[in-house]
Amino acid sequence: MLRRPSRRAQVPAVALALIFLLPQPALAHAMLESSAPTGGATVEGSPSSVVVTFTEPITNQSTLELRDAGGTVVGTGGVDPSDATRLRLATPDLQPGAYEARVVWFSTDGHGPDRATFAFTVAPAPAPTPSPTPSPTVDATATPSAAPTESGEPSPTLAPSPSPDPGPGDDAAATDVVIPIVAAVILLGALGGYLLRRRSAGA
Ligand SMILES: [Cu+2]
Repeated sequence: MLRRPSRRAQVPAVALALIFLLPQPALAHAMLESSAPTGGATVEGSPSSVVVTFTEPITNQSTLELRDAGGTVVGTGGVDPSDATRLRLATPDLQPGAYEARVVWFSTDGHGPDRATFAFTVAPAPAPTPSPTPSPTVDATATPSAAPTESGEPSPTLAPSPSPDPGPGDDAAATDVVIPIVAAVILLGALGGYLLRRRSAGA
């Protein structure tokens, strides 16, 4: 025969049901969301850090560990002081090779430890790019700029213009006219005097 639950036991059951129905975002446990480098990635040159991002904040017990191909721990990290949803590890200068990150985290709702691993490869850093050489633009620009652009005709502004200033020319011309007239008058006067003297002498 089934025993009917007492009335006293029903009250805590209702209270528990109400607790679970209430929204409880703070109690969600953190899940690994992404990482940098991503799992399986090949990175050219040593990355400066390894970062793992979670969907929720994690506790300070959480750890991030980086191991080389031989299993030697080459770096450890913890919760990012500026972002509680991240684990951050400052890497030493990693030589080319395979690496494995081991993640252990505890959620603020009491979940944990949860664990995950991911691997990435460090490839040799690309050779430093040579400094860019100046492009030979001189050859392209020198030819057109050397072409003469002026015609052989002399510029009108350079032609010597006759000076409109009369200057002393008019005075000289007047003198040139007056002097012959005076000379002619003197000559005619002398000739007249001579003719008069001959007439009087002949009379
Ligand atoms: Cu949880």
